[in-house]
Amino acid sequence: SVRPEGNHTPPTTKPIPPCPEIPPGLVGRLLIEFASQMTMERVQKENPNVTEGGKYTPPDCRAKQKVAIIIPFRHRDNHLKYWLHYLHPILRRQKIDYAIYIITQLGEDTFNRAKLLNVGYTEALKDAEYDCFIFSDVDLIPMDDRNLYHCYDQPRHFAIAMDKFGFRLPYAGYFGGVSGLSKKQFLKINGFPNEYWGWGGEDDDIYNRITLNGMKVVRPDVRIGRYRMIKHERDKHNEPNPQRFNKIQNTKNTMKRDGISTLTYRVLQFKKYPLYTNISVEIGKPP
Ligand code: UDH
Repeated sequence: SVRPEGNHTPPTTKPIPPCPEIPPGLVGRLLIEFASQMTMERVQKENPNVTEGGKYTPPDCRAKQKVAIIIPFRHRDNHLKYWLHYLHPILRRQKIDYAIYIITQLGEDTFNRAKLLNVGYTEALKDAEYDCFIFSDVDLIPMDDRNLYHCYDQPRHFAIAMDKFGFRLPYAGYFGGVSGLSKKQFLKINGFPNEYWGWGGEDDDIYNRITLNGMKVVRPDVRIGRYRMIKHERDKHNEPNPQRFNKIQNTKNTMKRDGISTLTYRVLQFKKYPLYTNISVEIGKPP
């Protein structure tokens, strides 16, 4: 066949380059405070480039990973506004291709953080093809944008220097607050435990799963992994779990029969808001 030459319209879209290893627009240490009033309207105005469901793709480069950020949630609307206010601009500067998933536990039965995170992993993958999952508490704000929210060649612990612990790790095996695993790393440990009801222990169980499966936890520099926690009282229906000390002794046995492979729940709402996607679920109650 004969191809016309010379007079066709040139393509208007240039192929975009891969995102640089170190994003050029980072600012480093950030001022984080929770004194000013925050409204969802304000946060929406500040973030016009975030699309329906709380999604963002860098316009000028191709990110290597697609990241789902998963937040376990119930009755923390005020914290969520601050989290979105601070994190959307940080993630944008970091050139992350991401979406925010809020996993809301319905009803007033005992809270179960790790099970909600398993739900978040599963539901996010129904929405898009993610490579990387960052699990964050709603009340933790990074104080430095060099703490990059993507996945690494080992499971990552991000929140290593929280203000409430004097900007230090509380203990060597701490894995609480904010962590990140690739899809492959998450499946290798059979996801997270579903059977930790109430406060505590589930993060230690996850740490055990990681080391028992021959992986190790990697962390940022202590000067960079700093966090502010929004001060709050203990929530109702999330009392410390007295079984946690026993349970974390048994991860080796329990991880095979309790995890993403045995997760059950019921989604009652899947709703895309301008700055996040909310998934409201029934996850049952302690036996
Ligand atoms: N969460 C909720 N709702 C709840 C309980 C927990 O959304 O009712 C989520 C939220 O994302 C939170 C995370 O689970 O950030 C972890 O729970 P947490 O903040 O209660 O855990 P933390 O260790 O606090 O931060 C424990 C209580 C501290 C009481 C201190 C009183 N001065």
